[in-house]
Amino acid sequence: MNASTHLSPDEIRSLFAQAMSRMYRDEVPLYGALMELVSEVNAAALAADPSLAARLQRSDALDRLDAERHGAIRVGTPRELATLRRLFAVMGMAPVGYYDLAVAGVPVHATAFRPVDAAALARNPFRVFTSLLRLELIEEAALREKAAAILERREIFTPRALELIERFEQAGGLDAEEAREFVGEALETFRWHSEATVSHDTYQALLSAHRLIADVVCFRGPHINHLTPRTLDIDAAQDAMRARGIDAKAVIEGPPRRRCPILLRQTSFKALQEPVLFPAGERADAGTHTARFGEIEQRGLALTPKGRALYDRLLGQAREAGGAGSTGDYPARLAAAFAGFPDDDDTLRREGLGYYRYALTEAGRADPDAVARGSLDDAIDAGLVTADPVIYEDFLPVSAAGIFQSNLGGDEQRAYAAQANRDAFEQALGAPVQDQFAIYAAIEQDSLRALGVSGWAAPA
Ligand code: OOG
Ligand code: NI
Repeated sequence: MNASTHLSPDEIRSLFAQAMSRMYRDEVPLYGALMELVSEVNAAALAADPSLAARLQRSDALDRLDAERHGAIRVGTPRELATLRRLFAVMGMAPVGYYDLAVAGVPVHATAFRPVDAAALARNPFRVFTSLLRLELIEEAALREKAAAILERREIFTPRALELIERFEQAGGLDAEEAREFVGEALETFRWHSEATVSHDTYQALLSAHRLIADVVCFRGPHINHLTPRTLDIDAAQDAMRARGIDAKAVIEGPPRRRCPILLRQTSFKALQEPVLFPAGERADAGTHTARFGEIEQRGLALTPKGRALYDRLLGQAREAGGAGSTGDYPARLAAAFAGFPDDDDTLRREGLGYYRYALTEAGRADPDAVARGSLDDAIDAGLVTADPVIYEDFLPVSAAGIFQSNLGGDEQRAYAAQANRDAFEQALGAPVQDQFAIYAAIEQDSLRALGVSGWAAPA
C-alpha cells in the first residue's frame, strides 16, 4: 500500500469527532438540546453582525461553526495514557501543555491532545482534554492499592483498535476502510457503561476519597464526560440556558466579556445524576454519580507569555477580592480587574501581549517596495499589511478546575499539598508535551517571514 491511498489524519479526526457527537447526543439527550441552543445563538449573532459572517466566511469557519471543539476524558494508569497518545496520533492529535489540577483540589494532571499546525486546525480543531488520575493522592494505603489493582486489571481498548494503531504506526497511515473501522473501534473506549466493575462498597469508599476517583476507577473505561461546541456569544448562550431551565454553572470561566476576546471563556450545564448498577444487583443511591455534562466555549486571541502573566495576575485579583471566585458580584469584580488589560488589537499587538498573523493586503502585494520601505507598524498603518489575532487553541487551568468542581457535584472543597509533577506525567505519557507558546510564536513567525521583508520581528 502506498501513502496516497491513506486517509489524512485530519480526515480521520473529523470522522471521529462526528461519531463522538452522535454517540454523546444519544447518551445525553440534554446535550442535543444544548447543541440546538448554541446553533440558535450563533445564527442570531451572525444576523446581528454581517461583518462577522463575512470574516468567518473568509477564514472558512462558517460551515463548521456548530461542530464540537473539544471533549474530555479521565484515565487511571500510565499505560492507558500512553496508548491514548498513540490512538490520538492516528487522528493527527499531539499532547500540548501540562495542567496541574491538584492545587485546585482535583487529584489529576492533564494535557490536551490536539492538532498542532495551522492547516490541521483549520480543517478540524477537535481536541480532547485528557486527565490522568494521581493515585498517590489517595491517602489511605489499602484503598490506594485496591484502586491500583482494579485499574491494572482493566483493558480500555478493543483488540482491533490496538491492531489498527499498530497498523497505522507501521504503514504510516490507514486507508479509508481501515480508518472507518478504527473510528468505530476507538469509539468503544469512550462509551458510557452504567454497570460499575466494582462492588457497591468499593464504589462508596472511592467516592468518599474523592468523587473523581470513583468516576475513573469504577467503570470499564474513560467515558467521554462532555463535548463542547463553539458559540459566538457565550453570554447570550448562558442566558438562553437559564431561560430554558437548564441548570447552568454559576459563572462563566475565564476572562470577562470584551471587545477583543482573549483566550477562552467557558460555561457548562451541571452533570447529570446517573443511575449506577453493581455486580451484585445493587443500585447506587439515586443521584450519587455525577460525571457527564455539556459545555460551551468561546475563543479569542492567544496571549504571549507577557500577556498571559497579566491575565493570571488580573484573574487572581478578581478571585482574591471575593473568595472562591464564583459568588455574587464576581462578574463585576472580574470586569473591574480587567479594566487594566488593553482592549484594542492595535495596543494588544504593539505591546506584545498577543500573537498575530500577518498578511499582505492587495495594495501590499501590488507594491513590495512600499512594504519594505518602513517598519512593520508603518506597513500596517499604510494599509499594506494586516494583522489578525491568532486564536487560542488550549485550555486554562483555573477554568478547568472550575469546570471540574461544578460537575463533580457534592460540595467538598479540599486542597492537595502535592506539587505539580510534569516529569511523572511525561513519563506516563511516554513523550514530552509540546509548549503552547512555541506553537503560537511559530505561526506568527511564519506569517511574518511570508511577507518577504527580512529583519522584521513581532513586537515583544
Ligand atoms: C475536564 C474539565 C476541564 C475544560 O474545558 O477546561 C475541561 C473534566 O471534567 O474531565 O474540559
Ligand atoms: Ni471542557
